[in-house]
Amino acid sequence: MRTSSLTIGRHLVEQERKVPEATGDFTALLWDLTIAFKIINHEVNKAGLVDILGWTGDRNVHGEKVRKLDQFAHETIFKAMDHGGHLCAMASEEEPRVMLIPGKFKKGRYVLLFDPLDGSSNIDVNVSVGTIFSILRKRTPGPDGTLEDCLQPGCEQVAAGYCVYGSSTIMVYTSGHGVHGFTLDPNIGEFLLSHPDIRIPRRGGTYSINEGYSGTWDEPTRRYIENLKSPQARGGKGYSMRYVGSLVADFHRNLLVGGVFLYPATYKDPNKPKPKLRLLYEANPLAFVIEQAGGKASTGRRRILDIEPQSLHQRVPLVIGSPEEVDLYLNYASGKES
Ligand code: P6P
Repeated sequence: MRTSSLTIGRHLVEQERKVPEATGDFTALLWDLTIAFKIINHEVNKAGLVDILGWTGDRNVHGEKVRKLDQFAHETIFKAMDHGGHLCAMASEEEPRVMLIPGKFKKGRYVLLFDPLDGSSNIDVNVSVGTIFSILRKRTPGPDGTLEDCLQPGCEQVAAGYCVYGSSTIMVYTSGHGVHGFTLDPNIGEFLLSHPDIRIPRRGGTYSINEGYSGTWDEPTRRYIENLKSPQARGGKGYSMRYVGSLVADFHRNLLVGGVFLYPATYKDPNKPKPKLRLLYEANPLAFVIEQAGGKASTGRRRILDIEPQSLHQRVPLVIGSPEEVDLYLNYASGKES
């Protein structure tokens, strides 16, 4: 995709001009976020050269070992965003509780939720990783953000997106007016508009799921995947399976060329479904992006953006991508297809 000379800064200002009541607060918030992405990108790209690939020895709120780059990304985003005066609170995959803005800084009217470095288990094998973010408006009175301000359904997001650090570094975001992608030009350190108005194809040719867990899927998921694998699927063209094991990488591919990503609940214990992906800073932001691009995102039973969150690190099953493949899954999940 040819990049234009339109920087993300110019793009944000032009978008702001379309909103009469805009104060510039939101524009500055997104701009600050792009600075954090450039810093993280620099470290991710040189990770193999310095001793930053290792483990910190800590574990995050989910008991997962924290890699140094995870922690670096988390701290970079917090420090880039805590003093701009646009936020009243932040929440991160790496922190058990809501993070308040330090007392010395002005508070703002937005909340930032983020997964600082998703796919981090792939870092030291040089597979793309990414940052996922979600922005909400403050709902409660008073200057400080609260857990209640974070626990809003995804349909309340004012912006969402991700930055994938891969063969090139691309930031994709939506603020409810379409989906736009910007590629980082390392020569000038600018994100340039490379993917204006992204629309996902109505039907894709690939599915992304960890088939290693097929023994723990529920029956509708098993039947759905078997259907996609049959030579007759897609009018005889069949489907290819693509699974990177890095949500942002798999999502980004499907967004651009079509396809469906699934991370259903696993049933090692038939009575205890175990979803993996987090609602607030993985499923919700990607669901906002995919719907703005003409796609769909569901748990298999509910639209992701309608879910009323109950806790900060709540997990949900996720089926997301081209509308035809998601609708077919919903038919299997509801018993209309078997
Ligand atoms: P599995 C990475 O840890 C992650 O959260 C997502 O980026 C990725 O899609 C998923 O987990 C991979 O999980 O169980 O297939 O290794």
